[in-house]
Amino acid sequence: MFKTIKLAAIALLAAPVLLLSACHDGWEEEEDYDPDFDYVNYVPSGGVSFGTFNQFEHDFSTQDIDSFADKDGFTLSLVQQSTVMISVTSGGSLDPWVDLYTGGFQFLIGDNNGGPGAYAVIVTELQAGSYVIVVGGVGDSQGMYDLDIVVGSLGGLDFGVLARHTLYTDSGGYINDPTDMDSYFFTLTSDTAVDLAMIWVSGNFDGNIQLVDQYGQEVLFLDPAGLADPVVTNLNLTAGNYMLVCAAGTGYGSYIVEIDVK
Ligand SMILES: [Ca+2]
Ligand SMILES: [Ca+2]
Ligand SMILES: [Ca+2]
Repeated sequence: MFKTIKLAAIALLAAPVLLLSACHDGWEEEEDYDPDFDYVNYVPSGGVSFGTFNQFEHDFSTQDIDSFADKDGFTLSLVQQSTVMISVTSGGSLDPWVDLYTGGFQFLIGDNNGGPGAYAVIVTELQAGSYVIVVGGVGDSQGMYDLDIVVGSLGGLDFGVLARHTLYTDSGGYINDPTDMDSYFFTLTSDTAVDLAMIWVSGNFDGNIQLVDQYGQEVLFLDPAGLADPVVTNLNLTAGNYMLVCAAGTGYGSYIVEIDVK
């Protein structure tokens, strides 16, 4: 799991409310969304083998659920311990769910509607090794879907689903050196404007932030001149799952991450 980081009641950006972060909820009661649920001990046909991922790599596959009993299996392996964001989005009538297993078919975590609408998302920290992802449809819902995998680094946290008009903050950020990158995750369930900031606390680092969407696309990269804090205000984001990467071109030190949802 993500390391637990104490939240500080610091409101450097104006916002009326400060809430504790809430992680993306995993589903333990599989039967809640999959009436014929059974754990798989094989890789179902209909998916792909993604191969290996390093940190900050992305890949995707477009497949379909075409019958009540259809479920598609995908394999991947991680080169090193990493955070992963697994998103399933569908354009049609498919209400997808997604389950994650080890390569030995030990069930780890599943999700049904953790993303926007009825989309499924898993955000979790995984050891290096092999994993199996299984996607299916709730009830007899069927249709095309995209499975996207974004792999991030350790050292951040999962803010989960963000509420409107709320300031989220994490005071546990620390950059060791320019190779150290911290990955923070969050979900917006509607199109929303946000302020993002990486705020200097101690040390002498030159901070920068990169925002990546669930499709692995860079939404924003900010490295202001000199040692100024990277801050963006009123950034319009579409509903979806995001990874915010905090890093530094030089130096080391501690910082606060703020996400102010309008
Ligand atoms: Ca299929
Ligand atoms: Ca769903
Ligand atoms: Ca700079």
